[in-house]
Amino acid sequence: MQILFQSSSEGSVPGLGIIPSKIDTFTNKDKTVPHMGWNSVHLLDGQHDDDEDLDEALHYYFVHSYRASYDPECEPDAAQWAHSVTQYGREVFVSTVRKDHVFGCQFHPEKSGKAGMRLLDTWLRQSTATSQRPPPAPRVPFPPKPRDGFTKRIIACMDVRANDQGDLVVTKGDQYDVREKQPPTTTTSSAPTSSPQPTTTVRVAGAVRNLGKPVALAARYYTAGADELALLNITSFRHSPLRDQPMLAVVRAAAATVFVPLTIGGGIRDTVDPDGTPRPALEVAGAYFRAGADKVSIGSEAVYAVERLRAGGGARGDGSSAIETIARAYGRQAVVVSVDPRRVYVKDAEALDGPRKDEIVLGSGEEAGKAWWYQCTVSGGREARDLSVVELARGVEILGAGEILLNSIDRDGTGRGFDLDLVNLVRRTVNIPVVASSGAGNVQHFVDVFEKTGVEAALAAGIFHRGEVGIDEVKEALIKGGINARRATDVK
Ligand code: 1PR
Repeated sequence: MQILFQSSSEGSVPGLGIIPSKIDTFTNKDKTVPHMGWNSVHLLDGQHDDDEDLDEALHYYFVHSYRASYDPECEPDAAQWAHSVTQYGREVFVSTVRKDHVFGCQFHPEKSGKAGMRLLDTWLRQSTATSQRPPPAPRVPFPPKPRDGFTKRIIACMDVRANDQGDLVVTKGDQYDVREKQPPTTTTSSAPTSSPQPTTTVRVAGAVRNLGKPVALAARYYTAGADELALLNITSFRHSPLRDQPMLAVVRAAAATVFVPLTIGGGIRDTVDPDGTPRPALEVAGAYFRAGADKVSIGSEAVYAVERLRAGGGARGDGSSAIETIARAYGRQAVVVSVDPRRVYVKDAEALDGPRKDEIVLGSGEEAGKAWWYQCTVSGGREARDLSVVELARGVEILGAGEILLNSIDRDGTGRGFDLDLVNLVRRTVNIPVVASSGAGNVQHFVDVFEKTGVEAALAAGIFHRGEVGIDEVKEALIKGGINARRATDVK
């Protein structure tokens, strides 16, 4: 849609100039940027017709930092093109343009689940019909009265690795330990909703915990209404993902059936093939994007990049990190940084005087009397670094990350709820979206994390894999609690 305009502050190359207006950035004073997630559209007057293709009751997936503003008074000619508008924070921007046979949208219909599929289908079926239709009546621009329909996102996450037989499976750890601890058992359980067969699980102590096949689980979560899916290749630090063809095949197969955004993580870094060929992180990310990923998630490499940034003064990167190269080529909205912090307990008196005094959390309630900070780790929590989560979050925002996926090693797999202190700390530190992860054990935990931290999205793994809580149940609890959420069942 933006290419139809005259120009954009995103770059110096002119647009087609068909719509007489310019594209500019969102301001991030009252909201996080990019605008990343599901939002509603408001059809402008005179735009409703019998074969309506956009639905104000539904949500569509947006991901962008630049937008066309809607200003019928100052730009009446451009406003003639506006077909619908959307509100994000206090800003109202053009979400679709339409004139004669031209239709453009700011959101991604191909990632908007069934609502997007229906829209594409309508456009395709109308393409011949429109040519016989009389042109629509001239539009009378008017000040729109949209509402901010931006929803909180629920993300289902699959940690993927090869099991001891070499098959890629979805696994799940307790505080990052993914191996079975129980003595050998065999259980037959009723199947998760979309699977016709009961499942037989053989659990062998020491074996990698196997919770299912990634592609089948991805399809199940899409149908169940997940707003996004994440696939993390958790042992990719051991070898190059470009040689990891099974993971690329998983992404390709998942992207063929899942029409919501897919984030792929693990091993996004510069590597060298055994024959000595260098493989820059940008090439690794490119392979995942071509396979169907919408965002890549960078873990360990982001920690090293921020360490280098800080050693160089901290104001700006040298342009060589994976975050910078990928954001430059694909846009910052395609770059997620996955953080694996762990609590480090300290004596409060000494900590409150120390160099990280502003980051010290003083426990309350059950944790009264305790004090701690959050230390970053690499290689799936195996190695702690001299970098705090606040320092990392600040650094990756400077380098150009578009989102932070905030795990917690202490809470992972425990079902004790999200670490709200951690989430609040990071939410306050950056202006990019933050995804709270680790520890969800029931629907109330999702309500709590949104109500108490203002975070944009929440991610869970174990409770969804084990079928303890459905994604639809989470959405209903959010809506009941007055939190805006997307119901997949709204699309008939
Ligand atoms: O360092 O760029 O190669 O990326 C490796 C990626 O793999 C990182 O995103 C890192 O978080 C992830 N990872 C590495 N080891 C593990 C492990 O579990 N042993 N998984 C791991 C991280 C955390 C979440 C999990 C939530 C929710 N898993 O992905 O899904 O904690 O779980 P819950 O709802 O069951 O509590 P790189």
